[in-house]
Amino acid sequence: MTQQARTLTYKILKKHLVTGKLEPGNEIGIRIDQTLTQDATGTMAYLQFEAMGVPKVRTEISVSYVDHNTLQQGFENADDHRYLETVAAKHGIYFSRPGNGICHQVHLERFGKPGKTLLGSDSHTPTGGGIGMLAIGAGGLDVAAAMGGGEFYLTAPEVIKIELAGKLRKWVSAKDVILHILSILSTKGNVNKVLEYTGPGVKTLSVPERATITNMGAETGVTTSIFPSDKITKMFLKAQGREKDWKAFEADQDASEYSRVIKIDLAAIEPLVAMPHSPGNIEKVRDLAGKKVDQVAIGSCTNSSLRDLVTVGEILKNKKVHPSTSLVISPGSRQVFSMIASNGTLTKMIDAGARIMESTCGFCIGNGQAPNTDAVSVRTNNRNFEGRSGTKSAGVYLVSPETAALCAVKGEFVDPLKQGEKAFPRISLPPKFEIDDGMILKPSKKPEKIEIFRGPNIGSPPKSVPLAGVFSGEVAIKVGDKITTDHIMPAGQRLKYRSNIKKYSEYVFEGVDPAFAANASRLRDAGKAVFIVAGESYGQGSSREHAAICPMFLGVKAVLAKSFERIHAANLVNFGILPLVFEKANDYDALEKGHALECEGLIAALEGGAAVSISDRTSGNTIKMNYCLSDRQKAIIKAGGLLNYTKIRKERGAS
Ligand code: MIC
Ligand code: SF4
Repeated sequence: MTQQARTLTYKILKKHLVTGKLEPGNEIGIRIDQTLTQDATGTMAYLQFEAMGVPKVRTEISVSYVDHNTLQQGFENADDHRYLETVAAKHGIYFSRPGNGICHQVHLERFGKPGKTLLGSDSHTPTGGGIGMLAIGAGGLDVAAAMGGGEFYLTAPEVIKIELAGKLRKWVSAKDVILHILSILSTKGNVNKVLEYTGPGVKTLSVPERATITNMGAETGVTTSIFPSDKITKMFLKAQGREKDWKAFEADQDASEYSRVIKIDLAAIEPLVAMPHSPGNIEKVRDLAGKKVDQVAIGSCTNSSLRDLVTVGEILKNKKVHPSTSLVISPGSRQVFSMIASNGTLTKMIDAGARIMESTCGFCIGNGQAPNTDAVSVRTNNRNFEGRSGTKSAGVYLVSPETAALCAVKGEFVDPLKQGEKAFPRISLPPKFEIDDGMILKPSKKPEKIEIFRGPNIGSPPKSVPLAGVFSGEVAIKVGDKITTDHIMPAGQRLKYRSNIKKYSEYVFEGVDPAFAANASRLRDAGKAVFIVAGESYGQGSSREHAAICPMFLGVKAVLAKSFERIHAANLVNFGILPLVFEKANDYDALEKGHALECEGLIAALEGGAAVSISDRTSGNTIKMNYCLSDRQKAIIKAGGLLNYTKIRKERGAS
């Protein structure tokens, strides 16, 4: 029998398959080789991991990073860091200290391995696809389960082939490639798909450039993105002193599993920009030429590699930042920071007037550097949702590092291509990078001696109750399309409450309807179910499971939406909230905040696979709701969430 010609995605999935049939659309369970967490999602993930009672992680490697909450205004963040450090030491987890860099950048540099599976409690985990890993973002609870040796469940994806030809022009870079792809795919409608890169253009892109593309692929809503592992990957690993981690991996030449082919001529791409307030709002930079720029911020897990920052340094060399523009630069990792310090790039940046920040997420997550009122803020990160920068009236424009540096000098948008090829900085990167893992703490050899630090900001995850067959309640909020997890659970100033669900819950939908939390708790305390009504693509963006845990805490039982994004839908299920999809779109139009809803025979409907009927007591309508849940997910929902489900199975002696 001949072997089926396979895509790279399916080759890796096949090697890691534990349960399910490996065909697009089926639920499968896969073995996870590596995990990563960051502090903002990590505290919950480790509390959940501890609750599982597994003494030592069962993965090949698990790393806990501290990169999001590093402002330490008050004791909360510092307490969380100590908790993370001690819990890592005790349970066999590597700990990357605050200041060592952004999780995705450091993981790529120091831990990623081609052909392996990586599960991370952060939606930009697909950055690892730049090195040929199958790297997927998920909620903290799913990552905790994987650390405990459990399989990770996902829908076997459709694979889209992105065939790259040609070579990028000067002044055009990887960020423009992913912005171009976003202009084709948009930020919705791509759930359960993988973007697999092939074609002769692949070899013109270095690993950090590939990682920029796979990182921001998250904004399309796909499960992940992946590049082959080739000689370029080998060079990168060699520069990191990890050549032995290299293996070649690519799709079979005649792989036939692709559901769609998108052909891209790299030479035809021009500098692009994602306009406020969505990464999918793509325009040409040249069409904005002359527009005044108030702030430029360069960094984040999308564009803060050595290649990016050396390029920026060369553009800034012997120039000054425009007097009415503020320039902020944050290197992606301590390795990058140290190398730009020793090769002179940092001096060029400081001389130009740049403000240098530590190697963290910082401005990207609204942790500092909020721009002025109504500002035009030009940034190299991957998300520009309204208010995420910390200033609601500001507009954030997402661009490449090249475009950003030019804007900083000119104080306005400039067409990079007009600078001419000669003006483009020629940079060369060293064959060996500076390696110093001194800020990565190894797990303790004497775990029994480690006492876990728990400050007052750290609370246990709240418990949920099994699903009732009948529930009645009220619509507490109605929102439109493309509601992001930043809308549901704001970050920025509120980040420090990530380990304190009761407190953090006070801010659910803060920027959309500040009265929501009080209103929902009032309904919950009166014994009523709380419903959220939403449009298309609900839960875009971050993997933060707090966007499910906190609504659960406030009594939310179901979200009725036109469609959901993958990670958020999985998080809702994990915390016992039903993600229901309108059968008829006009039912969404007729539902309003304050409507009284009643739902009977829920469990029977789920068990029989029938649509769920909801009676709208206010309008008299009956609304039919569909769902896309596997049998396993239905059982989780019935149990009131994954933790309850796992407990019940353990009690029954299921494996
Ligand atoms: C983000 O970019 O939105 C974050 C902050 O990294 C999140 C994770 C979080 O909310 O903690 C993500 O992308 O998953
Ligand atoms: Fe951090 Fe921003 Fe990357 Fe999220 S997108 S991991 S906040 S740098």
